[in-house]
Amino acid sequence: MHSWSRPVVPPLPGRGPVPRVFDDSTGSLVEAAVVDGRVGLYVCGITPYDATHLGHASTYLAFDGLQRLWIDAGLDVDYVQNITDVDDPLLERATATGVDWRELAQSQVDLFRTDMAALRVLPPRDYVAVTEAVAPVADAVRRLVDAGFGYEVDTPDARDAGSRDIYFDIDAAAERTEWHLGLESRLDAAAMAEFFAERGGDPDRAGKRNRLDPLLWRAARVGEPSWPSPVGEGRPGWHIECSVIALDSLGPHFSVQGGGSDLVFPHHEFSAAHATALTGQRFADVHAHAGMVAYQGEKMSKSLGNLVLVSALRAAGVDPSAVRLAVLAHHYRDDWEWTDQGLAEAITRLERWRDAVARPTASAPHDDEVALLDELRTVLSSDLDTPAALAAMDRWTAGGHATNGLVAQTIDALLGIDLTRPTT
Ligand code: 5CA
Ligand code: ZN
Repeated sequence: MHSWSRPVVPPLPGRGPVPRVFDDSTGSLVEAAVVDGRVGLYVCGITPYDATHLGHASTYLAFDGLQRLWIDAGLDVDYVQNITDVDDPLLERATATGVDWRELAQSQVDLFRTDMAALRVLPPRDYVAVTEAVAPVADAVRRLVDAGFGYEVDTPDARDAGSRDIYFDIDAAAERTEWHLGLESRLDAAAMAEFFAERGGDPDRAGKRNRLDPLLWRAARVGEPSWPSPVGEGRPGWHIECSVIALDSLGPHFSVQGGGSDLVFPHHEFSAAHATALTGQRFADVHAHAGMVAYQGEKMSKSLGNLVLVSALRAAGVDPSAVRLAVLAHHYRDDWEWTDQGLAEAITRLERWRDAVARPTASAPHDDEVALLDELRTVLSSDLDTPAALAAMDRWTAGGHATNGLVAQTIDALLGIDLTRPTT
């Protein structure tokens, strides 16, 4: 799939430090692995059955911030994102609304791209829909079955008599690979059982070897899309889609696997398990997760319907830079609630910042402009502390200094906010 237009990231004088991020698999702040000056980032993409909400935006803005710091540190970033364009909730929504599932996905992906471009989010190099990766996923499932990591389960409701769903044997993987249950998520058995059941798992499915074994391949059902493959006609399971897309685009071991904290378990735990069973290597070096955005007291989610859509804010005339600033006012790892007041504060702040950089220019960067750049580099490179960065810029703004443009470039490059006034 094509992604979206790339915003210009102005180069800044000097070089920032390599950022450290919180790694959920070790519980510590780390610099992700750099290989030959390159870093690889995979961030789990949308399931396109409803438009981009502030929760999605917040997660993608967090990893956009990480990329901007890597770029400022002189590194090249290979960024990959998937689109889960075949999945149960998408198919259910399409059936419920009488829309073809492909059209529903396409329309929501189009909207997502427009939202991301408006928010000045750096696009992925590879933007891969599951429907584009069915053959490599099926091949990976076949290899897992051949190696004894995948097994068939009786599927009485399969469309074709005798065809069967295929599951991943987590106990076999734990015995025979470097992966073990909890390697990435560090959760206890009770939390795993709860999240597995809540987040798409099927602990009570008859015939599974372990209640937590995840689905690798779903045999064709009547009325569902399916593809012929060496493992029978069907469609990919959820976790294997991200393993295969990441491995194909980034290789067996890459720097950061990212997404929202709702993906820590089972999704990222099992994507890593599948990948390690396929390659014999540790999957991502670092697992980083953004906190959940709530609205009206509950996690903002398509299934609950308590959504604030980026596209609706845009349609109401809200400057996307203000939306971005409202999100960046929160630390990316915190859970927080979207409010009208937070947006109003961001709009005021954006105005103040724009006024400040529009002051008469000076010929060379002032010491205080360089000091601000240094401060932003310091606070952002320590686990992306955007609230501290915003406070630093607020202080500079309140100081009433002249500027030769370095501050605007700093805010643009590191925070992705364009302080030139939009022409309306
Ligand atoms: N397609 C899968 C990932 S492979 C998926 O989770 N899709 S999604 O559309 O539900 O979410 C897209 C991204 O937004 C994921 O990284 C998810 O963790 C994140 N996300 C979803 N809801 C929220 C929320 N309320 N706050 C923050 N991030 C969220
Ligand atoms: Zn994913």
